[in-house]
Amino acid sequence: MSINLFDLTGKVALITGAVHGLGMAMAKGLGNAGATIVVNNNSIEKLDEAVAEYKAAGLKSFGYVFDVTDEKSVIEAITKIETEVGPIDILVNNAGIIKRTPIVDMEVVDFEAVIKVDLVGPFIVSKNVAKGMIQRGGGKIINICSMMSELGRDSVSAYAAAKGGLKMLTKNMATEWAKYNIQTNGIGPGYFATSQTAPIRVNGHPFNDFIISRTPAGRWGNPDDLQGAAIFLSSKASDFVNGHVIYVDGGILATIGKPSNE
Ligand code: GCO
Ligand code: CA
Repeated sequence: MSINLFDLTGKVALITGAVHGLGMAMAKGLGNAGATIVVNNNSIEKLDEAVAEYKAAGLKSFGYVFDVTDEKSVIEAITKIETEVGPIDILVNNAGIIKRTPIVDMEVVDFEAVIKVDLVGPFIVSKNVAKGMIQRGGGKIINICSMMSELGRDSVSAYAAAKGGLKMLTKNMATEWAKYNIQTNGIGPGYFATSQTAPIRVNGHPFNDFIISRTPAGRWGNPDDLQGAAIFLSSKASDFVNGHVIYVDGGILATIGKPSNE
């Protein structure tokens, strides 16, 4: 008999906002490891397309329309999901937005909008999913952090504040919930080739060469590079791992970098 520590068969995973990009890649990873995938989005059209894509890939998947920043709809959706699909074993707080504006030009409402989706959203969804996990005796929560949980960058102040906050929220969730057998951890993606980074990556944008030279692995991440960390933190293999952020970054945080002419 062999035991597969990474097997997610029979588990229900809610991955917020997993209708494209990194969220979708991680959700497919969890699905391929055996989990049933539940995704949400604000609009039904994108959600239907995403669920169709998961199904075409042979994965069991369900979509629910709700906004992670609206606690009333989050509570209603969790009740529906747990009745219709099953108790949520794994929560991945992936939904997020970014606004690139220098601080002096940024409107307060825009700063607040980013904090609301990227930091308050994970608080609201985790709070309400964890209540059930506590009753059932355990679960897995993964907060999607960022390089900006550790580093600043021109024009992304609200995003960096939110993602830095999300790293600390991860530690606080681990502090409060580890005793209930809930493992809360984060994944911090480095720079990945997605639609979010397209504006700073394509059409000869200077940031493209900068990132390639700043990344010891010498390339942008491919969304599938995140699957291993997502499966690990969702599975029995991480049952005594609490409050960490795994940076999947090709080594960016390991190094100060080097002059561009070397
Ligand atoms: C930016 C931000 C993000 C990063 C990502 C890194 O420059 O716009 O740095 O878009 O891609 O979050 O982890
Ligand atoms: Ca189950």
